[in-house]
Amino acid sequence: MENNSIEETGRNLLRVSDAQIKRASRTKFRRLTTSLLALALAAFQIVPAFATINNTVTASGTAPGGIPVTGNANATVAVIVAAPAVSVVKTIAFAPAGGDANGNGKADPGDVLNYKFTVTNNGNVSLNDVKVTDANDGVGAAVVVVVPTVVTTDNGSAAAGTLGDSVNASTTKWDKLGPADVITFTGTYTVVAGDIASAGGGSGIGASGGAEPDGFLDDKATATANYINGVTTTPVTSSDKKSIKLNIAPGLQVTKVASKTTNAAAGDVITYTYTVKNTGNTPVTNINLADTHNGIAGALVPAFVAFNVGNTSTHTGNTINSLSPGDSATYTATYTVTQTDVDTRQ
Ligand SMILES: [Ca+2]
Ligand SMILES: [Ca+2]
Ligand SMILES: [Ca+2]
Repeated sequence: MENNSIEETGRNLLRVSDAQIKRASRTKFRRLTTSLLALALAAFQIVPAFATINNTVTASGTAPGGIPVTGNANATVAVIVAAPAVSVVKTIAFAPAGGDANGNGKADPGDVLNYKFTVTNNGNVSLNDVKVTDANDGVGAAVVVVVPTVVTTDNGSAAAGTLGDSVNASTTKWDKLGPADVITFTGTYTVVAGDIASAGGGSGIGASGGAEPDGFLDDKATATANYINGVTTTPVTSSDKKSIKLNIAPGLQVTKVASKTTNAAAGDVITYTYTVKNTGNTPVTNINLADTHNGIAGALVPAFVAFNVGNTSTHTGNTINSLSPGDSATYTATYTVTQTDVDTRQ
């Protein structure tokens, strides 16, 4: 009996073991397929696992007899879809107290321009590493963009963001900018003579909309920032173009003096001295003098003599290749008075 019972038990155990083995195999297979499915889902998951606010509540108590009882409940709240965005608006103004030295409202050499770059986080997530770069078609010193030390507007409304969420400890960028918050970068540009000489052309920025050179100092500001969600980094950017008119005022003056103006007699040699001067603020090129003498064009040919001391202009023969602002050159021509002049010009 005892042996039979043991044998029966052993058979039962064996039967159970067979069944368990089958179930175990099925379970392992199910677990394996479940794991593979989970991995596949994770790989193609669009919404990060932390894109929800998870909450679990537990109720606990004691039943008669001191038996502890608990109940749990979970609540999951999906957060709004991230929409990172940044914008920059640039303004140009003459620096106060002498920025527009001659008060003409145009950019002259020596005038100082203040640039202001207003950067706004107009998305719904915080932005990191906010930077502004500035490019213009001037030939003066490059603009150094100054990072602000405080926020211009710390929007703390429920819809827009939180007070105090915009922080920075860097001089090259703004570390973190909250939604709807505003910061203002600044920069300065000093107009140089080369800007007038180049007529505001060269870089192809063309912010004024005209073909270069367009007579404008054109400028393009670009703001960049990153939205970092802990898994990926999404860059955002914005740019703004502005222009200011350059004071390009060309001017050319020529004077002529005769060595003798009275009692000209036959055989007298009269020397004419011509002075041509650039009275504007931009170089004038390819200058030639044409003299009409006694009504005959080209009867006298003024010959180039010299530029004034200190000039930077150049010439080839009687043609001035380029006459710099303020520079002047001297020409001369001679004429011998004839008997016919004396006879007919009484
Ligand atoms: Ca001016
Ligand atoms: Ca804020
Ligand atoms: Ca330009």
